Amino acid sequence: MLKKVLVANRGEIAVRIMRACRELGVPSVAVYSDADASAPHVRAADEAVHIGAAPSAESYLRGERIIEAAQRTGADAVHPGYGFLAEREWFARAVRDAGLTFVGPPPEAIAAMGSKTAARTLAIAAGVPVVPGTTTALRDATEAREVAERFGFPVLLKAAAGGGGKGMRVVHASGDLAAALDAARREAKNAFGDDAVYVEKYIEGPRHVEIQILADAHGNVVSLGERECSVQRRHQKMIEEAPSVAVSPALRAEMGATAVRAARSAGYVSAGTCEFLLDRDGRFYFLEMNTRLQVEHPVTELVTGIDIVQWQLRVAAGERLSFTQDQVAPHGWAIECRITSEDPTNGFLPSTGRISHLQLPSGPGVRWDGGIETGSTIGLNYDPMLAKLIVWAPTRIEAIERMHRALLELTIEGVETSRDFHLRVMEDDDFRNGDIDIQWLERRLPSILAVAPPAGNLRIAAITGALIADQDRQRRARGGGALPGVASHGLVTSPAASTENGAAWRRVARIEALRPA
Ligand code: MV4
Repeated sequence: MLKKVLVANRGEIAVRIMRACRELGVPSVAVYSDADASAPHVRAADEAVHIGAAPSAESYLRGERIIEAAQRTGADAVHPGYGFLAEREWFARAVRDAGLTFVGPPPEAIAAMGSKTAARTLAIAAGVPVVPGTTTALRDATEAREVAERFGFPVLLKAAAGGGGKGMRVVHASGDLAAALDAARREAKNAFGDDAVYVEKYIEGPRHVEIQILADAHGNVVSLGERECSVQRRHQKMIEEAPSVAVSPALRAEMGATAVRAARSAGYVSAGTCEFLLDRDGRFYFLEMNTRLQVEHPVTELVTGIDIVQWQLRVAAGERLSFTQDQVAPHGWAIECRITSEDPTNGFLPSTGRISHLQLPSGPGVRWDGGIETGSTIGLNYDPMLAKLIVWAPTRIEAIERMHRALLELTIEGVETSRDFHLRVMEDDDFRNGDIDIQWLERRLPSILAVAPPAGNLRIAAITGALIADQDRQRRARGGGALPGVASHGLVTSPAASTENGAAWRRVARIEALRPA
């Protein structure tokens, strides 16, 4: 096994990886910035190394400092988590060149999948279906017009260096091509320093379905089945589930075998994910491969019973996968909600502050992968994802009801979060019917946010507000100083928590009104 693993990340994923290390009996090393000196991931590790100032560019992106920290603490492996350095070919190479084990794919595989046009070429050679289109950059608008007319409008212009939707333009008619190509080029140049743009046929109303694979260094590659990731906003996934209502056992086997072929063609080792578009007619098209552990890996763990992070570590140590494809069978249903410090009622604006109160859900089938605690300060230096709430149940509808119940048990005070948004999605008829595609959330968002709280709760809110106002009046009559603050349960707490009567009133009213009967 590995001797000691440095986790080059923070937050929930660092904690998740350290848990896997603990279960394997492998000591872990945390790295942390000025902002994270007392963060949960630092205490979850056996030792910790300070690597710089709060901005990522001065800490979690400083590859050379992280490698130094590994060497100084005697770690023999580095797990990058997701984001930060996870898909930087140079970092995977630098870790290897330092004589350490990178807990992830070889740098060559990261490079092979990093360029979207190169990945398409590789996929085509491996017999993996891709969206009809080109595999080379467009020379000019004339060539773009020729190609588009061959495939038929609408088409999608995409950045070769892209991913995440940057440098993408849908074009519906020939007359719009030249301007769209200019815009896509400019955006690609700005985002990736590379203005190469290619064309694909635009697929309308598809689902985003991805296949998790696991590969060892002995040539064994298995598929762990699909995740449905269509519930997203501006390329940020909000809710993921496994399996997908749109995938039959036969389609699962076919998509799985396809993902395994794509992974093999890149010489892949470790955990990885092939992203597909699944169209309304059940045809699927390879988009790209994510050469890292993904945020949403837990839903696959819950339906397969396979600990993906533990296997990443075991495979990195040279172990063989102990199971074969025919031993992998999804069982039941898992759903994940990303709990972010964003305010859905305010355009998902990031919210900052101190977590003043945190009450976590538990009970049957509930998993919390978090990186926060009471007292955590949420700033703007890092991703707003605070934690993931994941549930498992025998069927999809039971998983939805269980998620709804678990969200009701969750209280986060001090910052705005996505909790109430998730409650509304769990109540939504389209979502409950599985009737979703990649545009569903953006179409549905206005009505989700407009849902009125149940009438009974408005009454509770009014009574609570009246009680607080009355308590405030009594306090003033006694000559008490500051007005009380209010805890999540609506009872008056410390006088320091809030100083404005109206604000406290409104806050209680809002909290109570959003708490369904
Ligand atoms: C597409 C597409 C429709 N047709 N390609 C978005 C990010 C990048 N990974 C690929 N993306 C898309 N490629 C064709 N030919 C629609 C999207 C897309 C999308 C894909 C997955 C998840 C969410 C999405 C949201 C908008 C557009």
